[in-house]
Amino acid sequence: MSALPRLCDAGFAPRYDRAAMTAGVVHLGLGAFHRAHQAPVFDALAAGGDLRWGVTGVAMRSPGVVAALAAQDGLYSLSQRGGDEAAPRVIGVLKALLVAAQDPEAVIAALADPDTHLVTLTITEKGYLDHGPASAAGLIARGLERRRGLGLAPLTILSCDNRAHNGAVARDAVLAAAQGAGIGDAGLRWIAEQAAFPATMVDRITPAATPAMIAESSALLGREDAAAVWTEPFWQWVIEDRFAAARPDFASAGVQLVADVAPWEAAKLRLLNAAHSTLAYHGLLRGHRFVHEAIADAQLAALIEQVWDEAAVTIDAAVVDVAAYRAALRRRFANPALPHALIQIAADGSQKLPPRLLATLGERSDRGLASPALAAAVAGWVVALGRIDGLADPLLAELQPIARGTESPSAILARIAPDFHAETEIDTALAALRETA
Ligand code: CS2
Repeated sequence: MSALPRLCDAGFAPRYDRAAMTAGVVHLGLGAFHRAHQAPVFDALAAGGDLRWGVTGVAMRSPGVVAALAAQDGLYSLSQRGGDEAAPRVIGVLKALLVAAQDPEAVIAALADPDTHLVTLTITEKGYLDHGPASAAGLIARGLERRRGLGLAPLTILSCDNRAHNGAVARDAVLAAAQGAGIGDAGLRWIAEQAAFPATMVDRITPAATPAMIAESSALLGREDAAAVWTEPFWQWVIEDRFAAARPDFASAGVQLVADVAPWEAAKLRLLNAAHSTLAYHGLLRGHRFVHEAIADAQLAALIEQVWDEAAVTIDAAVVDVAAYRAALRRRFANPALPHALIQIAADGSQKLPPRLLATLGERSDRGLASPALAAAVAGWVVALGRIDGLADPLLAELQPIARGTESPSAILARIAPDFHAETEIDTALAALRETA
């Protein structure tokens, strides 16, 4: 089969002038999520005639995705699965492709390009822990410092990762990296005062692409697409309305611009992501492989409803209709057309649990409320650490003793969620789960 650029011959090509498009965006973290979530927005803007928002796509480490996309001239197809199926849509916004670990200077140059106005980040929760010169934060710090030296406008940095207060987290990481890189006071002040780090809430369930997905998309296209992505029909992006300089007409592409993202962020993390993590650990322990299988297990479905009942009281009902949100999640999780592997969601629990489960537990315990379902969810993580092979985590070495059951998880919970103080509830849930699971 011929590769994707030939789609132009077949009439699938994006209907805008890719050659005339400039790269107004540098995106760090070129995984499936970016290709399913932010890239279609820039694609819609280009289709609407604004060609300033092409993307320089940067993979932090892995050259594989960049090689696959480069062989296709940056084109790839995005397929919506479940509900309103549509033909794969070819996205053409990736103008340039880089691997940060191989060519950090090229990334800094892209960040310091006069055409660049926005940086979007999907570097996962743990991506903000690293403040070294080659990290995302390090590259952004050096890019901003170069812009200042060149007399260019600052940038808006949009974190699109599932961290609480992701804008502030990104800002802290960039400032720490700038300090580590020896950037002086004037440069630090310029970053702190001129660059913008709005909070954002991103949502679209997008599993890592599998060979089967790639084969099926390629067959539908009649052309090989080694970078094909499958995603769900649902899509949401809420951005705090605070930009440093030029910005696209995001609202025209369906993005919600709001004064305060916090209520959206809480609903997303504490309802969707909390349920995902609960299903991942308990589902794997009960022998399931995919989200749609786990949610069809009556025992797990009941646990998820209890997790949602417990989380609901911490969500601002004036902004988010929790009942409607829950109803939508039940449908989205049950989607059989989009196999979403539990083992992928189960990765990096030490980074994911604090905003998804531990913050809610802490808030409830402050109000004198017990949280048996949330505690059971956390206990699922601890038991899964000991029983499920292949769970990735940046703190894996420290987690070994609790995985083996030789240590209570209290110390690690206190470390990953300093405000957390519901250890007794976790110990009780853990003892109960160890007896039954
Ligand atoms: C998932 C998320 O992998 C995970 O941890 O919970 O990636 C989830 O699919 C997205 O946040 C949905 O928007």
